[in-house]
This record gives sequence, structure tokens and C-alpha cells, in this order.
Amino acid sequence: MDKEESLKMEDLVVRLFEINAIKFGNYKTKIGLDTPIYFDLRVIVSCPRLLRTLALIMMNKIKISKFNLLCGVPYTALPIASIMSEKSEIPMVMRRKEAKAYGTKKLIEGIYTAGENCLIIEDCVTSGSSILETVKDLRECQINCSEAVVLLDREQGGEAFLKENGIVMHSLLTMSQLVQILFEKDLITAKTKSEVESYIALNKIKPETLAPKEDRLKMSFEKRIPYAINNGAKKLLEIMIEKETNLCVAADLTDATDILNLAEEVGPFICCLKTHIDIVKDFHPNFIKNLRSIAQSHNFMLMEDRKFADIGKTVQLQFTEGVFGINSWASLVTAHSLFGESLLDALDQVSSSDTGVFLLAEASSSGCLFDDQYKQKTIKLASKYENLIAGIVCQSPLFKEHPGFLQLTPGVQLNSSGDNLGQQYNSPENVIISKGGDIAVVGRGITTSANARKEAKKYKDLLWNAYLQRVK
Ligand code: 6AU
Repeated sequence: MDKEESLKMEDLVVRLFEINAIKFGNYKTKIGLDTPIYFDLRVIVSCPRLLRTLALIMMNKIKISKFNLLCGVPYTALPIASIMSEKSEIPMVMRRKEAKAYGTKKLIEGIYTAGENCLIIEDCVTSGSSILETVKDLRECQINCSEAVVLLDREQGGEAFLKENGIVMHSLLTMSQLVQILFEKDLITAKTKSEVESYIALNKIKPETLAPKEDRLKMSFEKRIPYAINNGAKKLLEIMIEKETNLCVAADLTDATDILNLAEEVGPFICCLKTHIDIVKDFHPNFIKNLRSIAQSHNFMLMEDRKFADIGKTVQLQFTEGVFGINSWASLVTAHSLFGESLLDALDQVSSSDTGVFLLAEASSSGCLFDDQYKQKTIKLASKYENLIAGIVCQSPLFKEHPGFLQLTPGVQLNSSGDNLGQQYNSPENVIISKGGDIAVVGRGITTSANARKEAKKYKDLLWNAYLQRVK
């Protein structure tokens, strides 16, 4: 046994500190929390002996022989799992972070059979959500996962959250123990130690905000309300539940009176009326006044489909100024993610606390340029702005694990598969059940029908029944 293999826990902590795997300052965790202590074990691949020591200590923490598979949570824990596998001769499986777009599309690589018991290996646990993501994919392959061994428990709720999801976590160290050791070894000051301790005490993650992150598609709208951080999304969900409707009508008419008449007709059956205010020929502030009063009497929200896409300053002006003064009446607006954080910061600065933004991640139009990377980046961006973002405009279930966001899906019609300008339509059932839509946007399917009221009722019933079937 060499020097590293015989390390005690406190020596291990010191070695990790020396290689800069433990940092103090202002950092962000993977799930976006600010933290005065950051644990980054990736560097350990540069210290093979220490890596081996850690793997051996982790192996001794549990009775490894009861498992017939090992799986490290990608990526940091993969080398630790590899060494544990080599030492114990228990085979390993690997979870892909993204399914391959080609070939087998497998999420779990390696040889396994249904019913095998797999030990999960992870470096550091904050909420436990990374472990659960891995477990979810393993469980989909009928691999049993009920225990995880981890180096560091940040004591922020991960253990309880994992327990709720049927996983017992064995940790080598808690964050409090870690700072205590560093303090005793004179590597950090009493001030730093107490900063970390008060951070731990104040930053517990509530398990109920994490537990159902599994699949919004299976959750009822009632269950999703607590996850909606944005007030616009919250209000929309409340209206949807009260009126039993997930229909949004696109009032793409050019005459103000026609829009008001349409709003009166479809009002009882919708949760939201969507406008393109710049196509209205006879726009007048009175029109907005009347539209708002109809919205109030039938209890639906107004969404301006402005699709903001510009530098922050211009977007602010487009939102608040000009003849339309959008921010004074539309509590929901759409925006492209193309201009990134600066656009959302700009909107945030001039939004009321009830404004909700729907971010475009995909379009219904044929040949549009959104690629997979752009879609994923859009979801990531939205997750950083949970206060502002009410949902995502898209055509597929891109964000199953965000129950607080609503999926708004346009391109819905019963009697047509498209128009002559690239629009593509799906049926109401398809949009809700297969494509993941929470709210369907129907424009010409209703506005060009002889009886908008009757048609809106028909779409409302079909869409709501599809939703009920989805969550059943
Ligand atoms: O049902 P339609 O085709 O008459 O109208 C669909 C409405 C229009 C589009 O501007 C809008 O939905 N839309 C959007 C939105 C809402 O942003 C995105 C998209 O990908 N496709 C789409 O049609 O008002």
C-alpha cells in the first residue's frame, strides 16, 4: 500500500484542498445557487494516486459485494467508478448525458440485464437531482438503483430528496465536517468556516420543489402551480384549471372590431388570447381598453406575440414605448432566445411582477433554422430566468423536467396539414399527447370558421380531454 492509499479522511481533505478541488469565494452550483464554497473534483484525474485512494475509501464505505453493477454519474465520478469496478471486478455501466442521434440511441452503455442491482457513485451532492437523472435512465432499463455512495454531501437537502425517490445515500463527508477539518488544519479562517456554516443553514433546498422534476407531462396543472416561479405562468395555470381550458386563440385579424367580436365569442373557452398588435389597421388605445375589459369579464390573459429579438435597449423601447405600449396591457409576451441574457435582463428591468415571457425554442414553420443545440441552449437560458419566463414556445417536449414552465404549441388545426407559406399543423390530440403541448395555439382553425364560438368550444373540449388523457 503506498502513501496515498493509507490516507485518513482528514488527510484526504487536505490533499483535495492542496490540488484546488475545494475553493472558497463566490461560485455558482450546477443548479444555479450562489455558494461561498465550491467543490470541483474534476481535477483529480491529474492525481492518479489520490484518485485511487478515494475510490478505495468509497468502496469501503459500503458493502460493495451486494451489487452486480456500478454506475458513476457523468462526468466527474466516471474515473472513480472505473477504479472501483476494476478493484471489485463488478462490471460498470455508463449513462450517456444525451442519447446518441445515430446508431442505437442507447442511454445506458454496457452489458446488463433487467433486475440487476446497481450502485450509484457520485462526487458531490447538492440537491440530488444529478443522481436522480442517472437513476431515472437506469430504472427505465429495469436496473434497480436503491443506493448511492458519494464523497461529499453539501447538506442542502439532497439526502432527503434521494430518500424520497427510493435511494439511500452514503456519504464519506458532510460539508460541515469538511470545513471543520480545514479549519483545524489552519487552512481556512474561522470567518470562512462560519460563512460556509451559515450558508448551509440558510440554503436548504425544499424537496417538494425538486421531487416531481421527473416529468411535467404526467403532472396535473394543479400539481404544477407550486413550481411556477413566474407569476404570469401561475395565473395562467389558475385560469386553465378554473375554466378547464388549455386553448389559446391567435386573433390574427387586422380589424380592431373583428378582434373584439372574436374575443367576445371565444372568451368563455380560452385561457389566453394572442395578438399580433402590429397587424391591426385601426389600432387605438380604446381598442386595448375594450379588449382588456372583455379579457377581464371572461377571465383570460392577453399575450402579445411580439417575438422580441434585438439588443436590450431596443427591446425595452419596443416593449414600453410607441403607439402600442405593449407592457401596459399584455401580461404575456413572446421573445426569441437569440439575443441571450441581455435581452431577458432588459425585459426583466421594465416588466411588472406579473409579466410572463414565452421563449421560442422551435417553430411550426417548415425549414426553420432552429437546431438541437439552439433548442437546448434556449431551455438552459429559460432556467436561469425562472422569475421572468412563463414557458417555452415549441413543437416537442423539450423540457420535461421543468414543471413550472408551460409549453405553448402553435400549428394546430383539425382540417388542414398546412398553408401555402410553410405553416405546418398537427391535430389537438397529437399536440397535447405526443408533442408535449400544455397550451395549444389555434388561429385560422377558429378565426376562419363560420362559427368561431362553436369551433372554439370544439377545440377546447378536444384539447382538455387530450390533457386529461395525458396525465391520467
Ligand atoms: O393557427 P394559425 O396558423 O392561424 O396561427 C398560428 C399562430 C400565429 C403565429 O404567429 C404563431 O401562432 N406561431 C408561433 C408563436 C405563437 O410564436 C410560433 C410558431 O412556431 N408558429 C406559429 O404559428 O399567430
